[in-house]
Amino acid sequence: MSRPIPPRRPVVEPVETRPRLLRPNRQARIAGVMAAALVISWGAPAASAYWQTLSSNNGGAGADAIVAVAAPTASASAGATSVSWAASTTAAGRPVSGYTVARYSSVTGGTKVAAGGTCAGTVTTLSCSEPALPSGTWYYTVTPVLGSWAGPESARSVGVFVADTTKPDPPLIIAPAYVNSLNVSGVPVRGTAEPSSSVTVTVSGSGSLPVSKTVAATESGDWTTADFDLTAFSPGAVTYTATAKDAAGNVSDPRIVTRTKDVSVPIASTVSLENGGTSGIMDLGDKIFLKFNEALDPSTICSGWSAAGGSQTVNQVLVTVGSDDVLRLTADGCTTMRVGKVGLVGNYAGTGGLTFAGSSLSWNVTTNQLTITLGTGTGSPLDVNGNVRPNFTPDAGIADIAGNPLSAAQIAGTNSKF
Ligand SMILES: [Ca+2]
Ligand SMILES: [Ca+2]
Ligand SMILES: [Ca+2]
Repeated sequence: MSRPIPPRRPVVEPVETRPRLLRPNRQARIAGVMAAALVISWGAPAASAYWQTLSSNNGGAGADAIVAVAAPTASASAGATSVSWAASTTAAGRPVSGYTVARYSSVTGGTKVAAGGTCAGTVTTLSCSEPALPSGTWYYTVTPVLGSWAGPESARSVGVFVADTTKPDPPLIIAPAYVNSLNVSGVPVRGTAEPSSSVTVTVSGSGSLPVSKTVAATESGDWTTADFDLTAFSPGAVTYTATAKDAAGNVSDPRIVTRTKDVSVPIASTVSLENGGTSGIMDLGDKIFLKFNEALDPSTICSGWSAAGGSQTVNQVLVTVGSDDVLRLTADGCTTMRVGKVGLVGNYAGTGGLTFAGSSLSWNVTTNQLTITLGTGTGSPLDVNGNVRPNFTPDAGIADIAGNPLSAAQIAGTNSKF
């Protein structure tokens, strides 16, 4: 269709943009044209857009249309696509003002996605490229436009395959803060990573060759390895290194976390007595020292104490000594209190027993020592008049910082007296 342009001042413009009053015969003509007008919009039907060529004399109008472009040529390289196409004109031979480029993830149907890169918006040349595409196979179309009017969308290009060249993020690792005597033969390690990626975890440290396990992350990105047996590693730093590999083989940077192995079980090393009042009898100010060979977790002694709080004290401790001359503690300030029992091995309490309200219990983080300081006593203390050799049997449930349970074996103390 090749129609000559009317000779007298042709006006080419969208009919819809002419709201002003027109002569009746001209209004009717325009209304007929509006029905075929199509404004550019994604998802519009692939039909020609039309506009009216208006002349100043009545009846001088003629229709024109944008001609479709043939399916574009598309190719991919290094994650980017190049798209090119033949020029379009109107049926009357006028040049179009540009092209919009889109892609689909399927040969037919699917969702239309506006192309990016130099293919974004209205392209005024006959080629463009789109970098950093999502992986997959993409099918391109080109739609010629003239001003605010769109022509028909072209057929789709052949599919171009874009490989995944993006490496996953480093996985997150969740591992126990310590490898201790309770978990050393089965340390649980888990975390999150790119969904459906393959996660490799390697544990390294001194004393053993590295140990690796590979597991698949779920569709939601969670992963859990079988437990690691880290018995062969030496105490000290243990390093977990995890990488994720996607389906295209891209490997993430490593995530590295370091933990500490401590499997040595703490023990009570000494128990001793010290006079703070009248020598020979149990009374106000006397002390009992319980020393340990390494730092304990204070919160396992008094539930009100902080695990990382260093030296701490609880007052309002009630010390009782039965007629068996075994000393025990209870404390209002500790919902759960664990110390143990001190055998005095001396007849301090006679047959009536003694109680010391307002006693205190302190943890010294520097000396790894518990100190019991007696409050005001009630009862009838006897004068032992010489040294005794007390013993100490710890309560169960006290642990070191790494979580290793304190040995509950009774220890013999040093010669000392109240
Ligand atoms: Ca990837
Ligand atoms: Ca330890
Ligand atoms: Ca005393």
